[in-house]
Amino acid sequence: MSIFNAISPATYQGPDSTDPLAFHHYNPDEMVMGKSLKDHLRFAVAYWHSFAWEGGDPFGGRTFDRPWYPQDSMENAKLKADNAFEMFRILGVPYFCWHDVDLRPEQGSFADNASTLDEITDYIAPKMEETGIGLLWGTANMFTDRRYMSGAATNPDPDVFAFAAATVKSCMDATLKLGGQNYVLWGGREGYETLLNTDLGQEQDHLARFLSMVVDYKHKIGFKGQILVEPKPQEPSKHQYDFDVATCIGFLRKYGLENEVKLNIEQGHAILAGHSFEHELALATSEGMLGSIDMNRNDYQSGWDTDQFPNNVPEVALAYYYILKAGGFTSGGTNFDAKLRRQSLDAEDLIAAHVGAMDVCARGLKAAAAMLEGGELDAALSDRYAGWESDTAQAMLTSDLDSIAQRVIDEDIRPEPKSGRQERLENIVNRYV
Ligand code: XLS
Ligand code: NI
Ligand code: NI
Repeated sequence: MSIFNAISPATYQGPDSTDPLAFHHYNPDEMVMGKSLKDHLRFAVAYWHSFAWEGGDPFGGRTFDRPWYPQDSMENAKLKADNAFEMFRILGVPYFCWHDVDLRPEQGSFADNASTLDEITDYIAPKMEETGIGLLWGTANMFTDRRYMSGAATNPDPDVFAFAAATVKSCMDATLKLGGQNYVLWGGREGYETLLNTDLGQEQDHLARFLSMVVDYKHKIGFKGQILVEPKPQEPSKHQYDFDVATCIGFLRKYGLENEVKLNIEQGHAILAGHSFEHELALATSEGMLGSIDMNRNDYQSGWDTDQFPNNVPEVALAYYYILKAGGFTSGGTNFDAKLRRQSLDAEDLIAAHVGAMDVCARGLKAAAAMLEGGELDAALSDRYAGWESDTAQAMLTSDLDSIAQRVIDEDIRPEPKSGRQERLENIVNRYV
């Protein structure tokens, strides 16, 4: 039973078309900077928000009605998978992403969970084969079940650490089996509610040990994908250890994991951390740590992780600007970790949401490419730092305070402030978006 029955595949119809379920800007085959839009953007649908989330919020339960509810049997899990692949086909997305619990019913024992995950991935594998739709990343949900209320890898109870380790092992096996490009760890409950019951130091040591085991296991099973962690400052916990890009990089370096693990950066999380998305991306790319992105925005008024589909072209353009500037995605892509609003009940809403989001990203990426090709921003940047190209300036970087002070006296150096030209630069950006 398909909820998408009457909906035909979304096609590119250009900016003048008024068809609400057609692409107006995303033409997958359009070449931009020598690469097709499809290969630049590497879109992925998040299985959880579109197929497992039932429309609840903290004040009320489910609003959606789908033929695969209740999600407690393998039969319904398969019906859900049929519908998911039907939607991927309609959208023409190259990838999807999952948590184990999105795919299979939750059983309670690890052995049962592992075997239902195996069964559902056996069911999904031929669908991937048939449609050519790939897995951008797999991950384990270690935050919904009550066993994880005090964390997974950082839980004070070693039995929870064990259960989490076993779960991640099974999810890495499943990701390998489905040819996943990456494996993600998001530490929703790896943090604390109150410091009064929390040993910060011990918890972070455990988190690092856990992550090292993940890296070891990746090599052991020959998984060629990239391991990613996903920064987020809080929610559900009051404070999460993977607070933001800077914190994650510091953490990975402290434990010697910086060459093995990269980052999955989410726009909404950047905002929650008090940063802009482009800040997080610029920082990650400057450190060679960008892995993939979750392209879902927050509402600027409500102050929590609302996981909305992107609809702000200038914001998206700046995000892709830093991604393209760093050479674009390798194993990563653009995952819509986004959900409908709970009043958007229809199957058609799911299509409209994704089609619109893909269009916004396509416009953003094309604008970003034009900014790069136009070169004015880059030229202004080089110009601003041009002083550092001189031999004297370079020599200073390997010198010491004494000799620098002497030179300032000898040459009577009196710095002359120069304009930062912010408004001019903003005007340049606005010409492209
Ligand atoms: C939640 C996170 C989550 C991860 C995957 O805020 O964004 O959805 O992307 O566990
Ligand atoms: Ni999120
Ligand atoms: Ni996310």
